[in-house]
Amino acid sequence: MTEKIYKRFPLRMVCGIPLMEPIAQNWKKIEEFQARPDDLLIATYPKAGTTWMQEIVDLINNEGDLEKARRAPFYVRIPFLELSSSISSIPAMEILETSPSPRTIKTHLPFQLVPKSFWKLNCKTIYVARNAKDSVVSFYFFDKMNSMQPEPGPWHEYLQNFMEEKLSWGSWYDHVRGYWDEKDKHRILYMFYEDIKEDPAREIRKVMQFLEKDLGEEVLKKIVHSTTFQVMKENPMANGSTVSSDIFDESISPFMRKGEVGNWKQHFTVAQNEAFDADYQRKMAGTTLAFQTQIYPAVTKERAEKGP
Ligand code: PPS
Repeated sequence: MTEKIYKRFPLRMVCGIPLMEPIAQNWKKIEEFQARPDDLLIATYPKAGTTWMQEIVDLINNEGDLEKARRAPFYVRIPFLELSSSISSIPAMEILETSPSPRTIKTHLPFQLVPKSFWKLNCKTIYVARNAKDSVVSFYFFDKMNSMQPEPGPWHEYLQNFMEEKLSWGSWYDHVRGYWDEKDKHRILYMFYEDIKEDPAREIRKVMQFLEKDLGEEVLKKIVHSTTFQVMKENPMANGSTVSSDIFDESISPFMRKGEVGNWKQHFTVAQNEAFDADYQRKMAGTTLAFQTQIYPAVTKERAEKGP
């Protein structure tokens, strides 16, 4: 068997969205992917908490059984739709075609590029959104350690590229708005990373309801515990450590890096923050979609809401 050579793929435009070259080359097959009515799609802009939601969903589907959830790495349990055999040794499309139903599928595609069969069949979708500042920081460190993504360059350039909507999978702004605008026309559960961090039990209960699984409080507690950052970081089936070090170089940055809300404050300069906010206001004008860029402990929050 010949060894795969991993390299940083250039981006190619597909319907106005920059995607890694092998995804663009395989586009026809992706576009024509045949969903099944009981498929569940987990959709996100990169670094929004996809793996976290994958673990939550897989545990719910396995009624909290940790052993079952540890049967294989997360990317085998829940294949990544647009990663073909030319990029990955886990070719999602081929695996999915022979997987029994019901299937759970991951994608980073923006709403308009998701294969139409998902929407025609009214498949359930869980969308996870994360605030732009933490998303770009997380994406930057990921692109440094992931040898398939284009070279990120220095932070100030990367941030500019994010604002200019030039990174893989395109504009964060259009991505989060795209699903937000469609959520009431399809079976889309729109979740926020910050909400899950703030109150995981409350948010996991929402996912259970959406999946029509009534598992009881004990199982819920178990799932909350097993999907904390620390527990997932120690779990080889959830922490990315099974990915070859030729692809994920964790000596540069770990896949499970910080898992925080507000880590952006360690990386944005004051000037970058001001420029980012001004640009953000323009791009996000007119939407009801709002994010938290930090979360407060419950008592402080209550005070903040009541006022002084
Ligand atoms: S990917 O590669 O796009 O699928 O990455 P994704 O899984 O969407 O996002 C990775 C970030 O999510 C953090 N993460 C978590 N945070 C809190 N709790 C749990 N359990 C958890 N699991 C993953 C992960 O650490 C990445 O964020 P950063 O800010 O880089 O730490």
